[in-house]
Amino acid sequence: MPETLHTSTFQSELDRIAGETGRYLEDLLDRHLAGGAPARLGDAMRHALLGGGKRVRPFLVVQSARLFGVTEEKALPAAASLECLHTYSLVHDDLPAMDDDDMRRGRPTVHVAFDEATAILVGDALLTLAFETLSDPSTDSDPGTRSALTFALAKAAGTNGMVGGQALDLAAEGEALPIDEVLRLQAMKTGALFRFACEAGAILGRADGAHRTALIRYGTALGQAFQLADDLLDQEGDAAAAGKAVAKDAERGKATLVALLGVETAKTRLDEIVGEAENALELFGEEAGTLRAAARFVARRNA
Ligand code: GRG
Repeated sequence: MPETLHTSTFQSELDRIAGETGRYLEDLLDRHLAGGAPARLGDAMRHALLGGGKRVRPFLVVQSARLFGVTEEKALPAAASLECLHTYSLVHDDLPAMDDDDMRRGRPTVHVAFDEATAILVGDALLTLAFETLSDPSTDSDPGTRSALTFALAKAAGTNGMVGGQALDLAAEGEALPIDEVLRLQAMKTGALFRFACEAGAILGRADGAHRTALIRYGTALGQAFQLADDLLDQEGDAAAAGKAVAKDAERGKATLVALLGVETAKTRLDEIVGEAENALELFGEEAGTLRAAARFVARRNA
């Protein structure tokens, strides 16, 4: 891939991998639910998992793995596993006890389309399916690689990662957090899964320490950029384009960098973070053109 990837070329690559991921997830759910799952639970899982979404995290797994010559086919199980886990977090985040959202990905949230108990179970089932998929021998023939992937995802998703970040976020509502606390919270809540996405590519590719660290640095910066862009979208965005409610952060007294820095400074900081993400990829040269474009895309997105 060339160093300066055209936006439309990048978008079509993102769309293509989103399509591949969607087909993989559909097939995964078909096989999984054929085991005798209750029909209503299965329908709600399909509603959550197959109803759109940008599939950015699977894209990052596939593209990071590609840097080490891992084919898309070999990267898709780990990519799909991460999307299952991400989707569980959205379903639970939308519940009345958390963010209380009615719309997600342009459709009614799971607890609205079904009911709250079903939404909790859908989250539980998708979280479990993520680890079932990652630890399945068909994901990678090497048990050590499967174990490393499973360990890394557990750490990213759990108490010291996404779940802990969500707990900090809920506790901080209405509080004036300092910038470093907001950054720590966001690195856990949103950043941990982005870091995992990129690290997963390195694990699948049997990367050496330097290459794995470079991808972790890239994933960390990308997660920051994604979150900051999300906060800007919440402040300035359009609910129809986003497929969910906007202007919710201020309403709920949420600690965001945009609230602390102001819109213009936040935009400048976003450009700097994109630069940090691009710099982290130096070791990979031109081969990492698509990941560089991903950093710019994440910062410019409108949904
Ligand atoms: C419930 C344990 C638990 C965690 C929830 C992900 C999360 C933690 C909360 C979502 C709140 C939020 C809006 C975070 C900002 C960044 C983010 C994760 C946005 C949603 O991800 P996208 O934009 O969604 O990749 P799609 O629908 O495209 O997959």
